[in-house]
This record gives sequence, structure tokens and C-alpha cells, in this order.
Amino acid sequence: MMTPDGSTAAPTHPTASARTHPNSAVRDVPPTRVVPSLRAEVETGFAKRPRELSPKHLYDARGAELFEQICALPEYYLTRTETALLHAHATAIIEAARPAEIVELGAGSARKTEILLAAAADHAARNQAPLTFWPMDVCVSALDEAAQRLRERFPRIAVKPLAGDHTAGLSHLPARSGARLFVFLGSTLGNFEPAGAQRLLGDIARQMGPDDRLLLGVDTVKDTATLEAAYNDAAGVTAAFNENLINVLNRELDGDLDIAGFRHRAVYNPELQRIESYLDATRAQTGTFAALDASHAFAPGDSIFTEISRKFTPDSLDADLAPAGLVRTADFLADGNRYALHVIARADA
Ligand code: AVJ
Repeated sequence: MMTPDGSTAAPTHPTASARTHPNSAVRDVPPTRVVPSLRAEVETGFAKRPRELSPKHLYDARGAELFEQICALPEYYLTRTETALLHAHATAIIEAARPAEIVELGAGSARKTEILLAAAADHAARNQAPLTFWPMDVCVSALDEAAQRLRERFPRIAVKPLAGDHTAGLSHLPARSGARLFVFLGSTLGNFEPAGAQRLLGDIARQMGPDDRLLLGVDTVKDTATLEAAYNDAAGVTAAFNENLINVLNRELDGDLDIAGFRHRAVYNPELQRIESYLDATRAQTGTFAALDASHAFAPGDSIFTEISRKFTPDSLDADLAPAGLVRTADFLADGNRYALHVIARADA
């Protein structure tokens, strides 16, 4: 979806009126804070050195497809480890949270959440209790597809998709009918600097009552070789995913950068416990963006900082949870601590 300012985001201002989605039961959650447009992000991010952009722009249709391929790569253990953890512990998680409602942030296809929903549906059936699933995402087509599939598989779950940007404020979520389990999977929290992560967790915490829980999936700190391999796969899919950002910029901002003049680089920063992904210019080139009325000159070695993927320990996660008023109540770690699912509650609950 393209807006006049070149933004791909949903409503860009808190007062934007709710859109309707024809032929779809998807309901809008208007943001509380402004979602900066891609154009605004390029204007501020490209003024920095290295230039930087938010990783959310990696997910156009092509980027989403490449990310699906990443999830199946032998080196990218995150998705399959999280899936295995959900299979192993879905019942325990549901018994810890006893949800009447499950709200998933960034649900996408909700493939992994389906594992949790199966356990939640069983639990609801045994207790003859109603269950509602609120998948939230910016992508309406993914929500429609997931809703159709889940309604067929789980007739007793009321599936109510929500269109919105969960990073822009969650204060307009629908009213609750009972205990809520918020779900935020895929180590997406790792894409946020501590300040942004704490703000997002605070937004969630403010929506939580004392009986609510947050299920958070995060990648863990581990040896550099394993981490760097996960972001530098042999087949080059991650490189294509990162380099696709150049296509997004060219398309959205009417630019002419040559994608062949950039190379993917991902390195682990052990001090900050994060993978840093860059696009390095391999030769000099000047890109002109008609939509910005501006040119950007790259010298060989100039880079665009495209993504951070933070890795957590229980202690480093606590450093982001505590300022948000949250505490861990149960931890589920994969073999060798390769990945973690955490059940989290309000600290004052
Ligand atoms: C979906 C944001 C968690 O950071 O590991 C995968 C995205 N980037 N390979 C991650 C990604 C490169 C992924 N997240």
C-alpha cells in the first residue's frame, strides 16, 4: 500500500481515521504515535554515517518471500528451534496463562502460533470456555489468509484479525473478555535497540492486567560462528534479503541505485550482543531519488546499517523488562540454550 508521501505504512498519524477493508473482517487499530514514512526515515537515516534505515522496510512482498526462505535455511536455526519449543511446551504455556484471549503482535501467517492455538483450543474445550484469537499485523492479506485457515481448523476459536502497527502504540486494542496472553515471537524484539524495546514492552505492559501474560520468543547469546553463519548463509538468501532493500528504496522513492554495487555484510558485535547487518557499497555510485529531490553519493566501503538482531541472556532481557514493569515467570530454553521462550507478567501482579 502506497501513500502520497511514499510511505508503505498504514495510517501515518494518530488521528488518521480507520480504514475499512472490503471483503475482509479485518479491523483497524489506529496508531497512537506517528509512524514515520520511508521518505522521512531516509531523510534522517541517510544524514548519519554510516547511513541507517529501519529493518521493517526489508519486508515488501519479495522481502517477505525471502524471509520465508531464510526460515528454512540450515544455518538459520531460530525459526525451527522456536517451533520445536512451542511444540514441546504449548500445553505448559497455556496452563500458566489460562487465556480467554490470545493477542499476537506481528502475527503474519500465524503458522507458529497455530501450535499454541491447538493447545489453547483443547484447554478451552475442557473448560467449556470461549477463546478469541486477535492476530495483529500491518499486512491485511496475510491476516485474511491466516484467519480463513484458522477458522477452518479451530471452529471454536473466534478469530478476529487486527490491522495495525504494534510499534506505534497499542492503546486502541479492543476491550477484553478475560485473561489475555500477548504473543510476540520470532526474536523480533531483537530488532529494537534497548530504548525501543523498552518502549514497546512498556506499551504491552500498559495493556496487561494482573492475570495477563506475555509470551516472548528471543534468540540467545551463543558462539560467534553459529550466529554469523545464521546471517551469512551459504546459499546467499540472507544477502538477497538484505540487498532487496535497494529495490524497495528505488521503487518507493523513485530512485536509481544499482543493487549490484552493494554487498551484504553481517557481523556479531559481542559487546552489544547483537548481529549487525550492513549493505556495503562495492564501488562509487550516486543514487538520485526523484521522490526526495535528492542524490546520495556512495564511496567504496560506505555502508547502510540495515538491521540489528539482538541476542539475549535472561539477565540482559531483564534489563529491558524491568523498566517496562515486567518480570519473567517461566523460561523455556532449547537444547544448549539455543533459543528461549519466556512467559512474562506485570511485576506488580
Ligand atoms: C525476523 C527480525 C527476527 O533478526 O533474525 C533474518 C530477520 N534478518 N535474517 C532476525 C532476519 C536476517 C530476523 N527477525
